[in-house]
Amino acid sequence: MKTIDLRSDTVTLPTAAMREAISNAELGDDVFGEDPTTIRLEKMAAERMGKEAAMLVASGTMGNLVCVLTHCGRGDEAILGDQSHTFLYEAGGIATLGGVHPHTVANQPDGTLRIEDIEGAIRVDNVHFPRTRLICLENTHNRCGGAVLSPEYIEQVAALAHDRGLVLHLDGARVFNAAVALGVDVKELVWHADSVSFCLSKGLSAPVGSVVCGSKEFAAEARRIRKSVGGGMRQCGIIAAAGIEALDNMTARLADDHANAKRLAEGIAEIGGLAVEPQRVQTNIVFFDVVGGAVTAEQLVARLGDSGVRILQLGPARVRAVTHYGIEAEDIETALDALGKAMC
Ligand code: TLP
Repeated sequence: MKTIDLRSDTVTLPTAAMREAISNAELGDDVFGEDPTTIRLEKMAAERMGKEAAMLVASGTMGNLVCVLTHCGRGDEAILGDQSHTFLYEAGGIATLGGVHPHTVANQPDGTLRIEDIEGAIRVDNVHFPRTRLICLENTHNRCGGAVLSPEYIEQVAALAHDRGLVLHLDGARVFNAAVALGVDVKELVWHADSVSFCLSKGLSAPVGSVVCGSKEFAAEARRIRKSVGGGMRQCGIIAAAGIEALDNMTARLADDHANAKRLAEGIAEIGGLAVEPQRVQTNIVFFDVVGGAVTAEQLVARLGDSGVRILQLGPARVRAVTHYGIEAEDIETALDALGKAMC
């Protein structure tokens, strides 16, 4: 029986082409700047994002950490969403390792931060306050159900940031999902941001790695910060080779994941005891609630697990299913069947 693992798109395994690219990768010592495959990935990533420079990092968490620490010094403040991955799920790294003070603003259900809330969070120059230095956005927004931020909204936040002498960082872990959902070139989503971090190891299916992009000056400083957090990697062309394959061949197919997520949400809406808003599913993430009290979220996750379908519990009644490479349309029907039975 095939396990239908919908816990996350991080569970994706490398494609056959990636495995081949990994085994044939030309390698060198990247801390000496001599790994040709890593250099090739970084050039390619910078070009795709429309930025001057890029740098491979070990993970999305490291990407955000390195970007925040590059922009901010100790005692500086970063404005970010109260549902953002950086605030909730990155072990407080910006504070513990960088001394950066997180100032949260409520995420709206569509993943945005209200412009007036951001304005209200920017500090005036006063000895009592930390210095506001950075605004962070997340696109797509994980906790907001894979919600997509529009190029217009990002431009508006960037204009506010730049007007007030601040910088904008974009956690674009799933920015290619956003670009595919909107039918725009990914450049349009990152154009106005001073830095962006995107993941190779989620929907793009590479086994490891994320890339941070920005200006040449940004990337040079980010390289020093990456070293300081232990992220100077040696023959990382092994990782980059799969990343090149991911950028070349794995972005357009994200549309299939979005269609599967939509179908999953529509099917869930038909099952008693489950509450979902299919119209809010824009990309590959489906959040839904177990309601009514007949079955708990824990029971649902356990029963599904027994029938080979895995989902993630992310709140007392809240669960998440994520579609990705390796999950086919018929797997969604199997999962819906299992969900229906688990709720009886
Ligand atoms: N998200 C993971 C978990 O950590 C929750 C997931 O399964 O969705 N930014 C965003 C928006 C993310 O969703 C994630 C991972 C990261 C950053 C961190 O990436 P990694 O896991 O590579 O450190």
